[in-house]
Amino acid sequence: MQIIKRKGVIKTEINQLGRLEDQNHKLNISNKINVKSDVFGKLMNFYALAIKKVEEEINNINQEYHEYHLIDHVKSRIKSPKSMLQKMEHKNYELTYQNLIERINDVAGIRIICPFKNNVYVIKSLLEQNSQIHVLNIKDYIAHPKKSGYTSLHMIVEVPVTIENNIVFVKAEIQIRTIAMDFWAELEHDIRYKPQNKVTKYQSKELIKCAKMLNKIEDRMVKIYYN
Ligand code: 0O2
Repeated sequence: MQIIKRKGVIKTEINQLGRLEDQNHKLNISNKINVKSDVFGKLMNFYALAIKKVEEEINNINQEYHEYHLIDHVKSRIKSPKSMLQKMEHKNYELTYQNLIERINDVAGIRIICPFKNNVYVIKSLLEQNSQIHVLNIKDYIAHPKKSGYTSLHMIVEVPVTIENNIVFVKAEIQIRTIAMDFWAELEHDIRYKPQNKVTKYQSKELIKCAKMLNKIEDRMVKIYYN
């Protein structure tokens, strides 16, 4: 099988290229999700391979630009079945494999933690230039923070993974944020997702204030670091 690069994305010359949603005949994806089934296991394997592929590309970047210390660390996860189903229910999607594949973008999630904000944007452009990564969408919650105070840069991408001699494009979400943003987001996530915990108005206001303070502190740290 000869692989050629076209428009920055890997394409195969023979007609073996597909997306996960085109794998219907193999996965019966129009069925309702059964998290205990082989189909679900197979599907998760696609996402695991997508994570591996993205991590490989990030490793390459890290090695190539080693001296610039662009990345502090990288984390990844496959979304838990419970969290997938909750998200689908919350968004009023019927619980089919088709909807999971087409409409839930963060089943495969990779988080890149950078020292500072400028590093986030360097990583973003390096990923955009990467021939193995096809960027579908970018949400810049750093330039436009969420109401909650959340800041991070999200890239929805698809990457080619090889299964049984087929190249299939699988979606993944790459979240890029700084150490300070990650500190805030992890704590806020814990508070928000604690069972039976309802975030009070006071907590919400405090969290927004803390996000702004952290942003200012980070800007001061950047000045110290680069001066
Ligand atoms: P978890 O537990 O982290 O997996 P979309 O269909 O892509 O438009 P989606 O996926 O809701 O809709 O997009 P969004 O809001 O851009 O990104 C969702 C993910 O970003 C969340 O996944 C979180 O990981 C993170 N995120 C977004 N907003 C917040 C926030 O206010 N606080 C924190 N801590 N994280 C946030 P999940 O599935 O919600 O959760």
